Amino acid sequence: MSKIEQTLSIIKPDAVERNLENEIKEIFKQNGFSILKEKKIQIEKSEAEKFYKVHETKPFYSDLCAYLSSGPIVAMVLEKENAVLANRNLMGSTNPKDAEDGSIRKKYGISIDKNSVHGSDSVENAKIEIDFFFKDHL
Ligand code: IDP
Ligand code: MG
Repeated sequence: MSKIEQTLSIIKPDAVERNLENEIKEIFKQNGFSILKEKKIQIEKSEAEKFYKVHETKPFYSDLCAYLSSGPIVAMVLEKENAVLANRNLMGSTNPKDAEDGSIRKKYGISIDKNSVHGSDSVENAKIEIDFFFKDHL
């Protein structure tokens, strides 16, 4: 069953820094996503820690949060049929080295930490992450 979903996408600091914002947005549009909302912001490390709380026990947690808060990012709400999975597929594997040909991380990712984009991993987390950036704070 396919259904219209929304998912949260982030263009991470490494990609914003390389001026890839418009190119990446174009890829989403070409792949049938509508960009319903977007904002370019820089977040505090404490906010990144909240966003990535699910990873708090991982050895890379502190570096990850420092990185996400190191420069401007673009947070977007993307919509299309089965948007969560479609965006995960379009992004490619977490490590750009393993990412599929044609995926955003394969094309633009520098390393496992500087992998250019974030995408929600479930419909439930998409709701939480969309609220995080577009509800009351930030
Ligand atoms: P995802 O972004 O593909 O969903 P997650 O496992 O949720 O991957 O990890 C969140 C982010 O943490 C990744 O996008 C990546 O930037 C970073 N990360 C994941 N695993 C590692 C690692 O082993 N070393 C360093 N950074 C990592
Ligand atoms: Mg994840």
